[in-house]
Amino acid sequence: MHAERSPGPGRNRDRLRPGLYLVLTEPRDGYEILAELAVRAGLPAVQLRYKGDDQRHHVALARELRTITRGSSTLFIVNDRPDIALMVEADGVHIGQEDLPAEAVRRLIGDNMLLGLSTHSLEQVSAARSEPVDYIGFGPIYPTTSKAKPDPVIGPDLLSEAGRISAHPIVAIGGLTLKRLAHLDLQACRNIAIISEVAQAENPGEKMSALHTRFIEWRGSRI
Ligand code: TZP
Ligand code: MG
Repeated sequence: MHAERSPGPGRNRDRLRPGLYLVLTEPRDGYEILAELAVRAGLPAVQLRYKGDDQRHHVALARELRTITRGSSTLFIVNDRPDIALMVEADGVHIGQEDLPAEAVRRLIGDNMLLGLSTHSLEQVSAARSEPVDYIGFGPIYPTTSKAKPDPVIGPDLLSEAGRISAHPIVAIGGLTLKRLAHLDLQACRNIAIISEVAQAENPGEKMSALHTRFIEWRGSRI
């Protein structure tokens, strides 16, 4: 058995406000436009989730999104890459189960940056209790087409149980839509993370505002 590790610096715990956490993976209208709309909508966070091979393009995108979000109420999180997050002074990093271990990433980024970890089962939610992270992703709640090799669908029912056992705020993810919000235990999560419902919308700005405000209203949280 491992000795219980420190549960992560408490100072970041409330920096991620409730609401829509927008994840950007090759959005039709471009990363910059979507990030600008996210800032205008007052979203709590926008994540750069670039899965291409062009490292220089990756860094350039990160720099642009940092510039767009700097000084706003929208946190800027970089997926997968603590090095790029540090390089551009992002607000946080998001890692998956197969990325560098959370403890190693925490050591790299220090205590002032947010660290998020994806989980895909109740076992992983439990295991994350002792990780030095500030929030966990939990999903896919519904089938998703945005991930190359998605983990098995969890279904909306287990979100409540995840909320009970997690030591960290939960960001629900995977196939979430405005309609499906009605089937989620919104008290069990602090955020919903969405890619396609926003990126493929006819009017992404309106769609992100609708998702964000509906979530806040239904959950009964303050913006
Ligand atoms: N992790 C679990 S599901 C998912 C990720 C990154 C993709 C979510 O995208 P969408 O389009 O909102 O289903
Ligand atoms: Mg990853």
